[in-house]
Amino acid sequence: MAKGPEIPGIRPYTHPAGGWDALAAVEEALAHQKMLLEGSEDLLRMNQPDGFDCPGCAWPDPVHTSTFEFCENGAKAVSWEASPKRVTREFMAAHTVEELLRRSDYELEDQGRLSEPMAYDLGSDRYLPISWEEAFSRIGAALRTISNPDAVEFYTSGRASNEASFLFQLFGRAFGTNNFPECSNLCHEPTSVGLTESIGVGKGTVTLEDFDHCDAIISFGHNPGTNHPRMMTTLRNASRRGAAIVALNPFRERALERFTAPQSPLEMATLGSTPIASSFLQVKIGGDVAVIKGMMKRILERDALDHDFISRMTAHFDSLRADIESTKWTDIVVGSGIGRETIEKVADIYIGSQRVIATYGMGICQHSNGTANVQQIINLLLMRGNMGRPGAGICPLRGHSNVQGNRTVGINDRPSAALLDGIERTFGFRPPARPGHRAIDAVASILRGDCKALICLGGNFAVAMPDRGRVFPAIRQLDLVVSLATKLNRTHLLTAKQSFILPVIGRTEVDIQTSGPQKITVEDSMAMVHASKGWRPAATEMVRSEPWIIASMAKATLGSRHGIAWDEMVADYDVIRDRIAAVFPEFGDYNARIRTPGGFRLPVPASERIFNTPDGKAQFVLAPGLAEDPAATGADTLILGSVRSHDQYNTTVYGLDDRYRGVFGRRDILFMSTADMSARSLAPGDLVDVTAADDEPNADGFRRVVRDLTVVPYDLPQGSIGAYFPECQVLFSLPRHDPRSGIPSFKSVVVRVTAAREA
Ligand SMILES: Nc1nc2c(c(=O)[nH]1)N[C@H]1C(S)=C(S)[C@@H](COP(=O)(O)OP(=O)(O)OC[C@H]3O[C@@H](n4cnc5c(=O)[nH]c(N)nc54)[C@H](O)[C@@H]3O)O[C@H]1N2
Ligand SMILES: Nc1nc2c(c(=O)[nH]1)N[C@H]1C(S)=C(S)[C@@H](COP(=O)(O)OP(=O)(O)OC[C@H]3O[C@@H](n4cnc5c(=O)[nH]c(N)nc54)[C@H](O)[C@@H]3O)O[C@H]1N2
Ligand SMILES: [Mo]
Repeated sequence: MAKGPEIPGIRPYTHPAGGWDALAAVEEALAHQKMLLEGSEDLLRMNQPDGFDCPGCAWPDPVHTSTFEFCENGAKAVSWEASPKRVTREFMAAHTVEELLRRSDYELEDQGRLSEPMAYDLGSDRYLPISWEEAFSRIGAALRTISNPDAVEFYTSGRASNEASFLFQLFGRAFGTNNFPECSNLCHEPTSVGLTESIGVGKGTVTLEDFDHCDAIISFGHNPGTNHPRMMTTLRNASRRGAAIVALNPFRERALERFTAPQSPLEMATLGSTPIASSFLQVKIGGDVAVIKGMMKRILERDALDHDFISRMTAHFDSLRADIESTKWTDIVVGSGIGRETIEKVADIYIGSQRVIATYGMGICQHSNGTANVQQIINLLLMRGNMGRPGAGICPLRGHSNVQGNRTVGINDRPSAALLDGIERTFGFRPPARPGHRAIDAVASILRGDCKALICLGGNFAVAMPDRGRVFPAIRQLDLVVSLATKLNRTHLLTAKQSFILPVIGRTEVDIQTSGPQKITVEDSMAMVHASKGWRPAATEMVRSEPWIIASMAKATLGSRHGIAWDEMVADYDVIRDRIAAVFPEFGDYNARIRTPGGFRLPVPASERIFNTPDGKAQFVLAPGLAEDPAATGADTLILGSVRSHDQYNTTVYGLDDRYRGVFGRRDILFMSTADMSARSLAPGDLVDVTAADDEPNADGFRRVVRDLTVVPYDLPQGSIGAYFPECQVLFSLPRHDPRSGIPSFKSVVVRVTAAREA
């Protein structure tokens, strides 16, 4: 925590997470969007059986209750979407794109909702209104001139519904490609890859009920008070029941320490709070494998294995044993930054608990060994049979509210034979089988100049990706960029030969098609599929639903190719869902099953100890060594992890505070331990430049350097520093990713920190 008052905007925050400050923050968010009265009514409909699914995160809702779950950041997500502010044609006519590009990400989105379709006009350097018909006809014509279907990228951001995602992949596949880069390639791809190899399914195995039965929770690298706030109710209940909660995180995130439930009248009235983590390990960035191997070593030393489970249901335990036995404690301690006794104590808590859940987020995934990280957590669980029984299992904290569902309904660059068969059976054509592009492959294709067109179903492609210094100019070389969006962002302003902004209706709004108001469906982190229905009037008369826009683009591009009945599906989303069920048998009776409150759970075989791996067993998969990046231990280098503030949603910045970390009104800071500061003779508040250590000066005209960050002393392990994403995005390069999953290592880049302007 910051020491003194001398840095403007830096004030230690001493309260628990949640509490009255969270209520005040909601009020402020609503006031900022000028929707105080109306807004509070909207929030009451969030995550209710007949309401809408909160677009904030993918944490599930209790199925059998309909109590309103207060969530500060859910409220921000909703008020941001429901804002009465509008990007009007007058606004767009008044500013050139060049002028708009000078605005911050925050200012761009804060203009409000996009209100009508727009096309870029090169002559005036402005976006001008265009009719929907004209937009589709130009988009269709542009796509038809591209002879190689793999020169088009179909990007999905995880807010899109199952219905929109399904139509989008159908469009892409009918067009002839499997290029489906997706935001989950930037977030939980190590989960999809690692869990599939280890336990035969790329999804978490626990349900919300399991949290009522576990004796211990081990939380690796996620910040629930900010990113999954409804999880705080679950963690609080577990803590109050006496379950042990062990947190591993370089940052002492406040919500992992103490939480005041805004729904608890007693805690609110007495200013009380509930402790969350019973043990907190401030692991070095990238040090998780070392801690896990230390814990596994202790389990072996105490012979605390579930021998029966291991021998009957798992494979390759002997190689894991050999690996762990040959790992030295001294290396574990150096690799993790945590003392042996502490690791042993935490391992003993684990051993003493009958039922254990491991939860994890970006602190585990966004590393160049992200898949190995995930698989070591699985190994730890498998050693004691903590898989597929009540109160035990693995719980990845997904990102966007439907990022898991997107993948389930076919947004997948590597289609399985079953998916191809399903599409052929249902739509009468065989889509291509050759692998398409994940996010980093799409970026590489854009950089090589192979890509001609980028179609974005939501998101902020250019800003979310690594290598922005190269990506920004490369996007401007494309023939076509189409963005389906709610709000204006920087990707829209990187205009190509032809660029279109197509405004969509949001999750909270009524979607009326010819058969009447429609619902959409989403899948949460725990494989529960349920319906969501908006009720607010659409933002303007001109905005349209994502399924309608996708189908219209498909028709304009494909004509009658493959005879797909686009209109029939868009007229009534029940028909889309019937088609989904026809392609994916696990969605059988889809329309009936979403009518039950809470929806239904898709099968997760590993949660019943059915492991769909080649030999039918859960696999112990080795991760040789300990260090993520053995080359990165130079004396003058540090490891920087990019973090989200409390007031942002990915590239959407709602405000400039990061309350729990004691930062107010600014984002241009670098969190650093006092030890690292004194090693560099830096004082609190000094201005520094941060340069990627693998930067090759002048190689192609740009440097990976972020200038003029203010150093804020912070309780962090020595060698680990932090800065905000997307401000520090320029530091991340395409080659630095996990080779197995392709995830960029956004939580770990090797940097040098120097006094400003020395670099
Ligand atoms: N309000 C809000 N909600 C969100 C989002 C948002 O931006 N705002 N984003 C959504 C999305 S898309 C996602 S993917 C999720 C992200 O949710 P989280 O997974 O919580 O994401 P981050 O905040 O990026 O990072 C999580 C934590 O990782 C820690 N960390 C960094 N490096 C390491 C490491 O090496 N080891 C360990 N153990 N920890 C480390 C950081 O200190 C931080 O506390 O949240 C979703 N929900
Ligand atoms: N350095 C660094 N980079 C990262 C990360 C990190 O931790 N560090 N995290 C990564 C992660 S986990 C993710 S998921 C990605 C996020 O990458 P994306 O998903 O591409 O980005 P978002 O910021 O979530 O997208 C915001 C935009 O989505 C649009 N939008 C919002 N709601 C809707 C809707 O309902 N429909 C449509 N069509 N559009 C909508 C708005 O126009 C808004 O501007 O970023 C990744 N990049
Ligand atoms: Mo994410």
